Amino acid sequence: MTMKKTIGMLSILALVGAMTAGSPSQVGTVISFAQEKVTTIDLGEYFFKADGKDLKQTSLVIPVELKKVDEEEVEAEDIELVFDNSKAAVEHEIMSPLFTAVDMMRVEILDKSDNVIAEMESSAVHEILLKVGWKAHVIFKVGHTIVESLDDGAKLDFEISCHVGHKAGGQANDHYKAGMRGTIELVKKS
Ligand SMILES: [Cu+2]
Repeated sequence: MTMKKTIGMLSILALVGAMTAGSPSQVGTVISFAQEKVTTIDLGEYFFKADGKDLKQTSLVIPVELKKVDEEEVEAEDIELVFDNSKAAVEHEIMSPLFTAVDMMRVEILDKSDNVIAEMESSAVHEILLKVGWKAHVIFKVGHTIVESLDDGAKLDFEISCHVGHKAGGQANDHYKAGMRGTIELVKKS
């Protein structure tokens, strides 16, 4: 295990510790896993696929709707994704600027038997490390000002990529260079 991956997992575990140390009212209050529509992104060597389509060729388009919180406030509706590494032979390390364009993001890491082995909430998830057999259940709201800045029908592109082996100096097994990247497009629903 490289130092970078170690730091990734440790930061998740540290956040889990912080969450469980908080009062119950602070845990899981922002967003919940209640949405019916979940998009699964399959991870493999070396691709991200949704509905069998490689996101390098076919962007994953996610429509986002703004809804009223009250008379003055709006927020984006929840987006729910599953990153599935259960059929993969190697671990992957997912990064995307989309993860930092959120008001809040909740991540659950599930093992081979779908047991939750780690969870965190953050407005700036740096990376999600998935060992072989693991899945990440992710739910987030895109910042409403980002959605508001989009014209109806306009798209905003975010790269999604895997950075295993993609370090300064380079390594033979560089998932990013092997093509493990793609595009997620946000579209404002009118
Ligand atoms: Cu990878």
